[in-house]
Amino acid sequence: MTTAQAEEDPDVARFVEEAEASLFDLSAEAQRADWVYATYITPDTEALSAKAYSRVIRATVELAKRSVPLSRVGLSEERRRKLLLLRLSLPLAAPSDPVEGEELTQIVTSLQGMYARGRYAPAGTSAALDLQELSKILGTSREPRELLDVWSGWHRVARPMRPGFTRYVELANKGSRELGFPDTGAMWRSKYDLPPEEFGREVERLWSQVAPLYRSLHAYVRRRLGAAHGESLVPPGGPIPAHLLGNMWAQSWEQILPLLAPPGDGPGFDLTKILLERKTQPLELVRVAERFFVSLGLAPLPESFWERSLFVRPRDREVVCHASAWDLDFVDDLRIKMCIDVSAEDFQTIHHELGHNYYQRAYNRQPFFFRDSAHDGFHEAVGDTIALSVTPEYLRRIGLLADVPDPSNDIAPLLARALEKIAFLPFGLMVDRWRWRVFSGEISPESYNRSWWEMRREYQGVAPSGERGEEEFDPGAKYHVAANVPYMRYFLAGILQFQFHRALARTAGETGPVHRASIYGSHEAGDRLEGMLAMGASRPWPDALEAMTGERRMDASALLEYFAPLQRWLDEQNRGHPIGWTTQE
Ligand code: X8Z
Ligand code: ZN
Repeated sequence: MTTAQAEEDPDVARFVEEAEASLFDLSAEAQRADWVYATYITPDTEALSAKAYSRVIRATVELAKRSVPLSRVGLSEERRRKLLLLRLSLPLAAPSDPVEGEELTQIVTSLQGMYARGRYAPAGTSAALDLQELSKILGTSREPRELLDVWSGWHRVARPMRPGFTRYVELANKGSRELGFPDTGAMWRSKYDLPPEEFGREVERLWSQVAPLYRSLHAYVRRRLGAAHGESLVPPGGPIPAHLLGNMWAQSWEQILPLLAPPGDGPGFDLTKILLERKTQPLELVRVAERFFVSLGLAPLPESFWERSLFVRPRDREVVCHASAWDLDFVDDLRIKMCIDVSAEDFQTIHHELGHNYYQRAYNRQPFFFRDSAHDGFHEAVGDTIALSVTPEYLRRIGLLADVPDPSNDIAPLLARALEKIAFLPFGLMVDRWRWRVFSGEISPESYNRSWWEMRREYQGVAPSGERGEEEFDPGAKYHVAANVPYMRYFLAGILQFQFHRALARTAGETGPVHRASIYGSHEAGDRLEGMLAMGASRPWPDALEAMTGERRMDASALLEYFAPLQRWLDEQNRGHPIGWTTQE
């Protein structure tokens, strides 16, 4: 290291330092503008945020271009990695033409605003409901006609996004090409310390590990839904209608648990109901989640977190309600922005968001270019890993649950977990497989919607009720598509969190089945976790994975171990019944 540094060209060293300093400033400014926009949407905050974002992008693209010849000179490992990360840091590259650059950031900002302002008044009513209210109906109504109305109503919101999205694909690709990538999808795939094709194969390998479990769950759920709604609506060998799974995107199915659990095998407890009965306030849920992290030996969140976060939907202004975690100064101005609804689902999401905040703070002593996760799937996995320790036994320990369900009956809680985690995986996979094909030009605007539904049917085994023609733009009804957030990270996190959980549970001395383990209160697990978090992006991700788990590959065996009792139970339930679905009409 030292000898390599001694040989280094001082101009290159200066370039890296200056690039880091100037992007630090511009990014902090853009984050503040974005925070103000996302918590107070107006045409003015939209324009200011778009402008600040376009300045960061322009500066990054310019520096990345200038860095190309520099990475050839004898560089230290650290500087070489910084130059690599500089080139990969953007989820959006803009063309260097300033007019096009601003057009692109303006489009991206405004699509996000269109999504946030989306409303629909259900049939026979006059009150226009937001996504959260519509989602609540979708999760609790058992009336197919009402479900379809609410589902279709939300999807209308995305129709007007199509022209903007089409132009965004063109301009983003132009920017990515200027940086030397074939297209934006290829740029996104380059962020994993692997050749992009190899990354694609890794994803496929992980999917093939978990796909059989998904198909078993799908078959079981389809049969129970057929019993609830009739087989004319949910035919045995076909895909499941997308509006019947309790979630706007059919990405997690825990809301329909009451329709699924076999008699006498109920979930044992309903956390949402308990929280509501106790009149738990949104802020208290955040406190409980924070206490989990503190029990691991991590520091409490700073006072400013409590003063500056947005925890509930304000009544008097438009905000981006999709949950997110922020670190405005890249040190400790940590915040979440979330419209908390007192429910088990949001309790889970709060852990998810705090996972981001704890990661951000843990790497805050790294140089700026390394203040990021090992890869983006790591960032998404941390809070979910903690939430896997939110077991019935843990809830009893913190006084939220009076009686722990009989541990001999693990199937119901495992089924509930699977509806959340296993149901998610094919969705987590297909969103970016669709976008990768859009960016590469393989899917053209004339078939955006058709291809979207072909892929949802192929991967998730779900289908829309009725024709969804090209006058619709259903991908835009998902936040991350409208807001240009890459999505493969969630698929990776869906696998990684079980790998993390198993390793931390063992570190904590848990020797029983991994689905019953909780790391609550374990400083050993906390130290192990924090050690990995503090590495930030300073090393290729296999090093970070190894530091925490002793393994260098992403692997779904921990997930399969976690769900093994459920897999056996599903196999029994499905015996003699169809598994899988037709992929053609
Ligand atoms: O977007 C999120 C988080 C913020 S990073 C709330 N998630 C994905 C989604 O909502 O689609 C978490 C699970 C997947
Ligand atoms: Zn997240």
